[in-house]
Amino acid sequence: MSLTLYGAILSPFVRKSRIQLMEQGLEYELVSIDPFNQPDWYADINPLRRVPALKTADGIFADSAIIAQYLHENLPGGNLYGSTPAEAAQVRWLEKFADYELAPLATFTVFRNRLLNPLHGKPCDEAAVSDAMEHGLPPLLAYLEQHLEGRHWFLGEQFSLADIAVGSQLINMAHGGQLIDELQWPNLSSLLSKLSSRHSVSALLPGEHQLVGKLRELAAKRQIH
Ligand SMILES: N[C@@H](CCC(=O)N[C@@H](CS)C(=O)NCC(=O)O)C(=O)O
Repeated sequence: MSLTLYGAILSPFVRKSRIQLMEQGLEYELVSIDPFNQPDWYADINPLRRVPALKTADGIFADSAIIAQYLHENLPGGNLYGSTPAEAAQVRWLEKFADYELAPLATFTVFRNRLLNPLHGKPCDEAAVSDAMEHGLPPLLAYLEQHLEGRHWFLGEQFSLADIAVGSQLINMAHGGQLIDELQWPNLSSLLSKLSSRHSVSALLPGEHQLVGKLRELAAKRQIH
């Protein structure tokens, strides 16, 4: 089946879909959409104008969680939802936790302020970043840290979409200059390094790092002139 993914490579939600597509061994075409400067036609793909969206022979689906479920239920490849209904529910809970609790702080506060705001000529709100790092994120990270205790991945031995969803947010935090402190969060830090060395992720990261470097240079030039 021909698959087209619409999105920007630094979006954690687009990264989720890309990692899943790669984990399932599915070929796809990536059509680049800048979420902040979208072509008018993108409203026909996703009326909410967010990335990612996936075009398939069955229709167009938006939202990384909906895409994840569609890919899991309709296309071949690895099982990213565990082996039992309880494990699948656990994966969906952690995915929601990542997408709706971690994302507002890790991506929409740290990453956006540090990398995107300067690029768009807006100031970086360091107070908001510090508040996220000191107050907002620690209880969320502590919950995930304790969940990983004694486990290789969130489900134990089985890699799942929960690892992808949480790891994707941590990668955006790192792009925003905030690495997970390995002394404070050893389980999360180890999860991130295991995730980063999987082929589905290591194949994507060099392109992302290159773009982050370019965006930082551009932002620095904009601040000088
Ligand atoms: N819950 C959505 C979130 C998607 C999302 O917020 N994407 C951001 C980029 S990281 C976006 O497209 N923002 C543009 C906008 O909100 O106008 C998902 O999982 O796909």
